[in-house]
Amino acid sequence: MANPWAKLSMITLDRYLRTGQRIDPGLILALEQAALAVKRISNELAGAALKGELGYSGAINVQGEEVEKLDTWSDNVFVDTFSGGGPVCTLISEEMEEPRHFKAQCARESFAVLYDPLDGSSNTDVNGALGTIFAVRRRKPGHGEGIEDVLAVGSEQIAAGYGLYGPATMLVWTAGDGVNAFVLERGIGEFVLWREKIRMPERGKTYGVNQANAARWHPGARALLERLTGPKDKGGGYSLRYCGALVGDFHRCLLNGGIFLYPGEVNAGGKSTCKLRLMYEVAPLSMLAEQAGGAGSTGHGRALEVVPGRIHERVPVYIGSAEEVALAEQLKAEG
Ligand code: FDP
Repeated sequence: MANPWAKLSMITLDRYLRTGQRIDPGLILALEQAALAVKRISNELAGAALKGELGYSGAINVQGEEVEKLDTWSDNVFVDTFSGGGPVCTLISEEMEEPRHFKAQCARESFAVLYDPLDGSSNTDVNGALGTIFAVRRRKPGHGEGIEDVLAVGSEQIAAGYGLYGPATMLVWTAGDGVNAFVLERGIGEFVLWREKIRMPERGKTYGVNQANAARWHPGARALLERLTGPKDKGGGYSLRYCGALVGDFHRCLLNGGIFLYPGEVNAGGKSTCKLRLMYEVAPLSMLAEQAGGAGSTGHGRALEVVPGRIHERVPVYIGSAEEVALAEQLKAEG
């Protein structure tokens, strides 16, 4: 018989972080602030259509992309949530040309939060899946306003996570000791523990990719596609699943296994270009993948070992179950 008192043992994010977890108190605060930003964005997204908040703002961001009104709104929510006190001294986001510093919060022990406030924002107008991705890095003492200490390999991240705005809002995060998922219980406005120490299956049955770009990929990436879509007895038989929001596609891999890829594209001059950003998309999700037993690669090697040259650096990505990611590397997906 189902336990009629099961609800009484609901474990909220606050309780989870503050009891039995060996997490630095400053980092706990930073994670709670990220969770609050995700709740605020979730709430706004739910009413956005009726409030006339969908569509483009008319601005072009530092990446040269058209900005949705909700991109700007969500970015402002992060700035508002992390300002006014707390351990986070620096914010770096997809929507910002330059990092944002809160001087008063740059004590000896401080953090940088790198984030994509509204991932997959082209889904906003069609009520599709959306996400928020974030990573936390420790700032070096005496760093000032420069960000040289933050431009380091992803393995220096101390926490990473995402909010997924689907039928339910979820917060999935790691502080380096496994991956935990919480569901937003709207009635009480709290994230409640759903799964702890999630393990990604070693192999899955689906791949996620914008296949329309295949003609411009490196031959190795096309070989990977051929393998995945080839006969089952030759290691293929995969189904395609692509929702157009990285967080949604990654979440499927986390729970069910499989691979998400966004390969580099070779232009007419033979130069390779990429779409996804290392510091606030690929590196945080790669930390989550590894913490769950999966992998994140640029096709050449571990994504968490790439040293970024700049905050908006882009890289190719192959992320998900360990077996499929190893296959991408073996087939030399990026040449
Ligand atoms: P979007 O441009 O809608 O913000 O972050 C970029 C991203 O979405 C990812 O969320 C998504 O996986 C990918 O780009 C989709 O790109 P394509 O439209 O080229 O498929």
